[in-house]
Amino acid sequence: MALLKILEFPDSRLRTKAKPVEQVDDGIRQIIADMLDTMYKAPGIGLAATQVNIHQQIIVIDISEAKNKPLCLINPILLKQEGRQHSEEGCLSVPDIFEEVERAESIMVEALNQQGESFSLTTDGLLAVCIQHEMDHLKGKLFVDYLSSLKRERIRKKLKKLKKEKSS
Ligand code: GNR
Ligand code: NI
Repeated sequence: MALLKILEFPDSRLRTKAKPVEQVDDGIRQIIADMLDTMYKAPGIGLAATQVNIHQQIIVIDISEAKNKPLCLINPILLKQEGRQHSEEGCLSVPDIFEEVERAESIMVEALNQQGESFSLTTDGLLAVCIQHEMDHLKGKLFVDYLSSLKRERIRKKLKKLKKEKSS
């Protein structure tokens, strides 16, 4: 069990674009195991490698109540998106902030699993939101980027204040 440090907005490393994984080997499987530990501990329903300062295209997700259905997507590609949905999003890299974001309602993605096998997934609702949120991280994008610059600036100041309070 290894817990990784989660980067927080406005850390510029969160803006790094992740590179595709070339070979799904034991090193990658170790990163996935550590990311799952980190996600469950946080707790969160998803985590992108970018958030733990690993700039490879790796995502872990578990939206199950019992936290026993881990899903891993390596080198994900969005094949289809349809419709619109609005929901409150949060992010482990933007702690304690929740704001409404618009996303596609249903998506089809293709990715590799932890065995390096290709699979495709068609889904909607929360899982679709989560996959889109995580795929944004791999591109260096955060959910606060969909908000007005005024709101984003307020969030930045609030997080700065919270951090100062915690350290004193
Ligand atoms: O734990 C998380 N919850 C969440 C809620 C609504 C929409 C997206 C998410 S993902 C987030 C974990 C996280 O920051 N993943 O990148
Ligand atoms: Ni996030």
